[in-house]
Amino acid sequence: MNIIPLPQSIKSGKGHFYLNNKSRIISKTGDLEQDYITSYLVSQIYEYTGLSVLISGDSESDPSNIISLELLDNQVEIGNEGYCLSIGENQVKISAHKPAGIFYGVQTFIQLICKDNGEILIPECEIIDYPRFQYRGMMLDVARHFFGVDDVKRLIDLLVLYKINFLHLHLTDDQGWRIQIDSWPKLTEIGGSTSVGGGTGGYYSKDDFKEIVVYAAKNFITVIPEIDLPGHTNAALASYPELNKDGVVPELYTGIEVGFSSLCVEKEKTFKFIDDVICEIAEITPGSYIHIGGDEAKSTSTEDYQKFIQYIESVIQKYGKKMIGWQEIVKADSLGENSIVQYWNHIDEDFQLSKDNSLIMSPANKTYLDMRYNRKTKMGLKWAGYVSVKDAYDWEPTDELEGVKENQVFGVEAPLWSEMLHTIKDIEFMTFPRLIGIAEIGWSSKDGRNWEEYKVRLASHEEILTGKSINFYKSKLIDW
Ligand code: TNX
Repeated sequence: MNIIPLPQSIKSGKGHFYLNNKSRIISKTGDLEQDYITSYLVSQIYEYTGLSVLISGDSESDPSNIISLELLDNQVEIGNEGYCLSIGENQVKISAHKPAGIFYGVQTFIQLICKDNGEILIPECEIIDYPRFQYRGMMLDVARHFFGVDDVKRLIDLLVLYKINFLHLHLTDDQGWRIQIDSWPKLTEIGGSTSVGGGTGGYYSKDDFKEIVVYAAKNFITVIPEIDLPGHTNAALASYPELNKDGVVPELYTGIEVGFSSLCVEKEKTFKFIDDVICEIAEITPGSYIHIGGDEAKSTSTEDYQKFIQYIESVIQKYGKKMIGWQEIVKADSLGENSIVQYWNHIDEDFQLSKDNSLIMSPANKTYLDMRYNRKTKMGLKWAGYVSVKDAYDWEPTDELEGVKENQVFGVEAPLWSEMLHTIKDIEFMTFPRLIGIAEIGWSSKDGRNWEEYKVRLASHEEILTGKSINFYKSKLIDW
């Protein structure tokens, strides 16, 4: 069986469930989440097989040829995202504690559909499955180049296939401010007007952003907005003279250097700015987390940086959220223990792990999707080295930093920076198939993972990737 991410336990049988035009899905209706999952399953079956299966409320009349979706109280310990999938000759049953689990059971079920001599069949098996880590994320940089709502929705459609549950949006940087802030309208008017290389830029209105959040949530993905502070702020500084030390505005920036900009920490106005921005972002973010960047603040003094991170953490908490920051935030002396640190750089020797904070693991030389696959890849950067499909798969989050324990790791994330990307096809090319490997690291148990075996499973996903018209990189390491 070629399921990715690999489930926690699989028992295979000998028979098959045959899917045909008489197959019915049995699911409680009237519940919004469950109705969505049911219609999702119907549409995916149609897309993969051309079959239109029926939906029905009960299984009383004829309990054969049915796929039942059930929320149960008395499940084995599978948590909020786990599920049980049982495929027998007469019935398929997907059950879970929570709708998210049913949705993931549906994803696994779809991967098991085979076509053989005009028949559509699914092998008999019993699967019990749940994730290793709570956080399995991808980041999209919409600041260096802007990607509209439809592109983000397309990406969400693809992320769910591999049980990714967080989408981190890097909304602001030197080259662009991409989210409407009512109290500071020039951020998008001026700061959103260009991008790397000097394009026209763009930004999300609050309604656009809400549309993304709602679409993601329907698909069991939490959106994490990032406002990168106090560095990476040229777009904001170019929009408002009063944020600059001497009141002189810098030019809009369309290059790809990092580390030259900083908010002016001594100014009262800066604190007002932060409070206003975080307040408005918190209002449109139902999820628990706001990412404040904090990376590469090379133009902020250490003293100012520490003061700033302490302040912003208090603002995030005031608005009822938890703070996530890139690994540099550990330099702030008294980081609260609820704040989460995102590790990214294997080279930074200054990095001292704090024992109290949870970690999101994004080592650049394994998870940065903007790195080239190898020396022949034309797109992307290479400062962290080439990242092959094998490099992205063959690593273990608890081995990246000395002293990290399993329970300190909140999860893994693959960031995609967009200096070199222009279109959704570019996004797909850099993301697939590397993200699939990282998704497995986030979900599956450490012991079950093995590159030689994984690459065979990955090869069999070609049909899914082509079926979804994904512009994926056909790595020569895989025998497609
Ligand atoms: C480092 S990783 C950055 C980004 C760049 C990226 C390019 C991190 C927190 N900052 O500003 O876009 O490298 O790979």
